[in-house]
Amino acid sequence: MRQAKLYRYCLPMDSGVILREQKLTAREGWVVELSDNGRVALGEIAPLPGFSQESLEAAGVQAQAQLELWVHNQPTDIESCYPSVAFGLSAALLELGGKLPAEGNYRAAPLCSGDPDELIPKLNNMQGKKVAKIKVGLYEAIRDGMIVSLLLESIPDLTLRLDANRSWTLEKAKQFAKYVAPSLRQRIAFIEEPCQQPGDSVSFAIDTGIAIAWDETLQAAVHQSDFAVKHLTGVKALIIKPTLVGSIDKCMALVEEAKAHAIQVVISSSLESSVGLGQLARLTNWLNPEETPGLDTMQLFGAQLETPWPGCLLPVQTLAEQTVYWQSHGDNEA
Ligand code: OSB
Ligand code: MG
Repeated sequence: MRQAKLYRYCLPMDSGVILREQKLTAREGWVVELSDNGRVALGEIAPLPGFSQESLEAAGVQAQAQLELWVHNQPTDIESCYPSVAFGLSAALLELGGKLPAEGNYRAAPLCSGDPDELIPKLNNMQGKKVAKIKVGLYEAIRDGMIVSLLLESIPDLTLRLDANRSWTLEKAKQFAKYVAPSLRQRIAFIEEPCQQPGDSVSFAIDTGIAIAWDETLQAAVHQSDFAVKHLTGVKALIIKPTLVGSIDKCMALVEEAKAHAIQVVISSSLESSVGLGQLARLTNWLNPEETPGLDTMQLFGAQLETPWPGCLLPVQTLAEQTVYWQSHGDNEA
């Protein structure tokens, strides 16, 4: 017999997590728990404030409606759900069917949005290819350029991913580049969204030889009916955030399409709890094993949820401690 539960969770964030100029003190979301024939599977539905179009409430209502269909063995329509709902439900169903491979890639690219000195010990301890991600565009472009140069010069086997979140004009972006010697630029794997206007980001890439990646531009374009990867010209990489893209089937198709166009893919987090983040680590290991994912976001939390992230020392809250918003009733109770 199929059964389902929908939990609403609330986890504290580390102080000082800022998203689109808004302080995020707590992360809220839904976890679905499916059971069938003694198997149990989880999936996380967590619209990201300021990034997702759907609200937390709307996602919960939609998830409940799909779960009601599922427990009654009626066809669900996951592909037409909100992206966060489609991701969480598809992950839970895949897990229930034993089709999400267990092995994960937990070697996230260390994420630095504060003091770059904190990166150095982490990088020295890193096994294999040294890749880190730095948020730029928060302070002066020139300062960003100097920090990036300094790091690349002092660690010769380091590759950097940068993320400007569309904060620069073309002129500011070029100021940044001026402080990074041309000989160092190929060790910037890419910079995500340097400019406010995507067209300016393409000009920046051509003018400076620094590769760019689409994050916001992809998340906006992917839901249009005429979307095709080949329209996203001039980029080296696509940042795929399943909570913002949709079902795992949709993410898989996107990964395949990007690879067919020789575009690198990085599966990244949308600040899911350790439940969703762990599934993303497994998803990236399955779909994109050769690429270091962008999943170093547990450090932004004050607690984990149910299934801990390997090596993370944060306290773990259980699902039993969260609120059960809805659950299916057994036939004998009906
Ligand atoms: O700017 O890419 C972003 C997480 C939530 C919201 C926005 C962003 C992020 C990340 C995820 O940076 C981590 C990563 O991509 O490495
Ligand atoms: Mg980004």
